[in-house]
Amino acid sequence: LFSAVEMAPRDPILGLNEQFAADTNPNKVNLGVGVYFDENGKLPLLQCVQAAEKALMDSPKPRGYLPIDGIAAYDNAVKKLVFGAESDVYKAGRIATVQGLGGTGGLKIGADFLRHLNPNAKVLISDPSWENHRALFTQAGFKVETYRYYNAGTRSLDFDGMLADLKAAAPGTVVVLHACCHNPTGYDITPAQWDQVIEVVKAGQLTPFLDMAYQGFANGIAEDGAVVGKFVATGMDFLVSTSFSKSFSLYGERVGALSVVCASKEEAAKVLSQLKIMIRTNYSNPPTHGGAVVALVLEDDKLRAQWEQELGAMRTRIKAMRQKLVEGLKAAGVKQDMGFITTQIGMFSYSGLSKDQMVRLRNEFGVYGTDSGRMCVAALNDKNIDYVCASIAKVM
Ligand code: PLP
Ligand code: TYF
Repeated sequence: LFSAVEMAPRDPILGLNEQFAADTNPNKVNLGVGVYFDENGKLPLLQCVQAAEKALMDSPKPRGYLPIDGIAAYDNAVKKLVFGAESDVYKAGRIATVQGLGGTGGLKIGADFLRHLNPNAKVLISDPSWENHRALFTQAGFKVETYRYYNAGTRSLDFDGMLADLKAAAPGTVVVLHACCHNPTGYDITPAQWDQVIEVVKAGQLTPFLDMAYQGFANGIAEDGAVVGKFVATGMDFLVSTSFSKSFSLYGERVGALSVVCASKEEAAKVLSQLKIMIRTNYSNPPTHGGAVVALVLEDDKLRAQWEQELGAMRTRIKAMRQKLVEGLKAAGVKQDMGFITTQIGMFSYSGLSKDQMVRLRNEFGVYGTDSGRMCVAALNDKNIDYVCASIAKVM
């Protein structure tokens, strides 16, 4: 039965983790996977999460099945976070939200739902995009193509190309857009450019699917969420996937969501019923712990304030490391102006280094980034930055 099964390639990013773990270089630094490490190089366990877990432990609850769409208080908290408690869409009950297994789960439920709705639609993702976007939408049965986004030659956004490609897309095309902190480039479009994108998406009757995996990592929770409000303001139907993996440092708990903005409350109820079929036939219902923690933090004023403070600290530290990286590279003898690193935002920097240089960084120095030149600046700290800068300087 399985004799013809071929070995699949490793996930280009998660595969690096395995290679990193096996590396015996004592100076090794993992800038491969998009994970935030604190100033001591440790994966943080947020204080707000610990406090919520303690509160949950203090009044332990039995673990029955959750509803198919997850914890109601969680879904409601996600709606308020993403769309605003005062927004008309929220108040009118026009959003269908389901708890998902991380942001990936939210994307996949959305992809499966859209595919049932419109099997012939194409999906457009940015060039480049998070590696899993293409794979996920392809597995869901879509033909996946790209819209221009980044010009490696000029090391900047190709916004005209992006607009032209979106303009050329057929009505019904699903457009996957990174809401903030573009993965892998670290370049986001400006609010004014978002307005232009939204105009084209609306005029072309495209289906926007916002991937919000880093809310709070660019400029703040509300600031990063503003793009969602722009889409709401157009009256379009659209989808938003949410991930709390990074913003709560809850990677392994798999907490995320999918929200679908509909034309009416009645439509949202029907959409929700269909999303539940997608969930039921895949994994029946989500796990309890992560959702319970996030719901508690989002809904409790004190824990919520603590979360915002801790998320703000992660954001600020990443920005400081970007600055130190630019200065450190200069001090290490890099002649080229690396100032673009501080223009980029979120967890990643597209360094512009070639595949050969990235392979050398890995093999000779134990500094791991992806072949595309992407480095996770959220894994830099005062202890490893000089070594990283010296290593990059050597391969440049
Ligand atoms: N979308 C983007 C752009 C990401 O970078 C990630 C990374 O983790 C995800 C989705 C998936 O998030 P999760 O790990 O919560 O599934
Ligand atoms: O891009 C990243 O590094 C993160 C983590 O299949 C990730 O988004 C990478 C690959 C993958 C799942 C998550």
